Amino acid sequence: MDVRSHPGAGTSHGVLLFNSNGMDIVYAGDRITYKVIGGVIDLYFFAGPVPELVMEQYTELIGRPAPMPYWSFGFHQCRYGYKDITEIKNVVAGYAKAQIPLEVMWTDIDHMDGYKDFTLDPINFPLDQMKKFVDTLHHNGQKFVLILDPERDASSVFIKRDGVPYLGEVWPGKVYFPDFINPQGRVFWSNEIKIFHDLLPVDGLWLDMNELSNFISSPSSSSSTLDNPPYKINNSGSLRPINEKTVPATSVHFGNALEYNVHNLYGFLEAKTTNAALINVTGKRPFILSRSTFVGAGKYTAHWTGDNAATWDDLAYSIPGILNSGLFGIPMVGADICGFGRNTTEELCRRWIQLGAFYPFARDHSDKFTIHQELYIWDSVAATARKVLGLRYRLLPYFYTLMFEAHTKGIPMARPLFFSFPEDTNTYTIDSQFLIGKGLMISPVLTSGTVSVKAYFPSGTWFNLFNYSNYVNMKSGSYISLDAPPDHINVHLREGNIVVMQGEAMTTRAARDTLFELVVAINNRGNSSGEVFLDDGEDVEMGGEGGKWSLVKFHTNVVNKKLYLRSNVVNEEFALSKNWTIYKVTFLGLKKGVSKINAYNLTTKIRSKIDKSASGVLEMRGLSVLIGKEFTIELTLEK
Ligand code: MIG
Repeated sequence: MDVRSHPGAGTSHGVLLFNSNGMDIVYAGDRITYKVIGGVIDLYFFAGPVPELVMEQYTELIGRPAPMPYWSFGFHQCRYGYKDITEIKNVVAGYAKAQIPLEVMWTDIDHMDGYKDFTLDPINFPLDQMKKFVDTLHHNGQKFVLILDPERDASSVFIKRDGVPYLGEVWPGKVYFPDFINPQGRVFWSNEIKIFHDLLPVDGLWLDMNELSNFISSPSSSSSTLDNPPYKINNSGSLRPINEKTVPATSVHFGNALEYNVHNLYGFLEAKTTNAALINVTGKRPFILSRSTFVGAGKYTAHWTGDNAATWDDLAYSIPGILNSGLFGIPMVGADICGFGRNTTEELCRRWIQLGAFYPFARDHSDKFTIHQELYIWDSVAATARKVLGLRYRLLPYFYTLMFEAHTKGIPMARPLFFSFPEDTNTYTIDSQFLIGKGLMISPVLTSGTVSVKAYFPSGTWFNLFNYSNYVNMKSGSYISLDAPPDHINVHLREGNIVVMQGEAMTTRAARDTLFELVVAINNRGNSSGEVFLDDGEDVEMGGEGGKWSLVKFHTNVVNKKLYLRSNVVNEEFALSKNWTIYKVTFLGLKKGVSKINAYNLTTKIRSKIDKSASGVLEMRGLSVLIGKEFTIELTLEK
């Protein structure tokens, strides 16, 4: 995506070379050069002219992002090296005891028998006990996800070389690689998933090593140059041979497709196959996390940024990492919270959960021989986790509504600042802050020993979401220094936005049962808008034909010294069937006092409290407004 200040500030367009061959893309400030070693030249331009429209146009071509289940927006805990079922039970108990929300427990390859997919270690992760464990999680509103590596040791549906299945080496030892281009290969893989899911009802699948990763590099073919093309692409940052530690380029897939041409599609096709298999087996919206992606992968899978390290640099890199993924059409993305490789520290892990709580996908994950980093281990990390995950869970309706926007329009959930402020050229290079949706800004601490953060704020009034009476007011965009004590991350809501929230809870299921509230940050003309998408969170479709969903839009305006907050409801039946109720509305940014409140269609008396502080907070509590029913609240403003 190219965002320019000429001819008009913020003019944006997109470019895609839709080609799966090895390539270098050289960016030189005012141009990009593609150096491609095969395939077709299928070049697209997306006219924009603003970032949102570039995303709409791009995802119209490549596929709109998959809807993610509501639960997947909860907090996830994983680790490579959990040694047995007792240990993972203790982790779940540790979260409960510390009163830190844990939605999903994960296992890495440790649960496998001899590292073979679709198996359980009979000693350390015995099936009967694992079944009980998963049942208990489900009973408590929690979920379980486990890992798959794309290799198998039997069957005829594998990638071939020289006429026989190609033999590589991964965790279990010698392995073949399923060919997802082969319809029979897809049937094979789907059956494996079905058989395993019948044994153990996992809630999602994690697809690792699908680049495709191989522990060995096989000798090049003597009869073909494809294993060693004359132009060396920048493989792994160091011009390594294209056959290094993967399936050789001279291998063949179904229909004689050469690995040379389809290599980069492997993870994409595995995710696509797995997505269809899970829908088939569960009848529900699938959750898949894939390491490898290709153009269009967002239609099938979530993504994590791979093996980072527990370093401050990698904490900072995680922001451009997730923002890029969003631009690629894969909005459900996160980095391993607290760092994967190397030992984390209490301070780093504390700062990382503060940031990670606002990744679209929030998972703590660590490597086998590193120290443990579950959030309850250090008191200060636990305390901050309760605070920031508390806010995340209150914001679940907002995250989920952004998922709907991503699914229908391709616009990322986590966005660079230039998405909302394309006319402010200072925003173009900012990668140490980001927006959730249109107007919620996250300004994390990214360095050690720091208790303030220099953050850029585009013009306008920005309200601190932890403490409404604190705000930032910018005449024009500039940097300011914000306090960021050890337990705090700065989260600000910009004027003009209405955010729908619910209450804190230990699971997303429990959070969904809490009362709703609106935070209405009006601009100086009294205008603001926002919306909330509501459904059961796990239907295969999100907002489809069936109509088992509601979309409620809110806006404010001022007419004759009266401020009106109104709702519009699309498909009221669903929301009404749930009895979902708003109990509180908080206005931010009122410049005048309020002399009178009229609430039409409301049955309850309003207890309101006007905070005369400069941020103009008016809190209306004790409401009982059905969210599915259109309403108007009228505030008479003092002269
Ligand atoms: O060879 O399954 O990126 O998340 O813990 C390493 C073990 C294989 C790489 C993944 C990482 C995972 C690890 N895997």
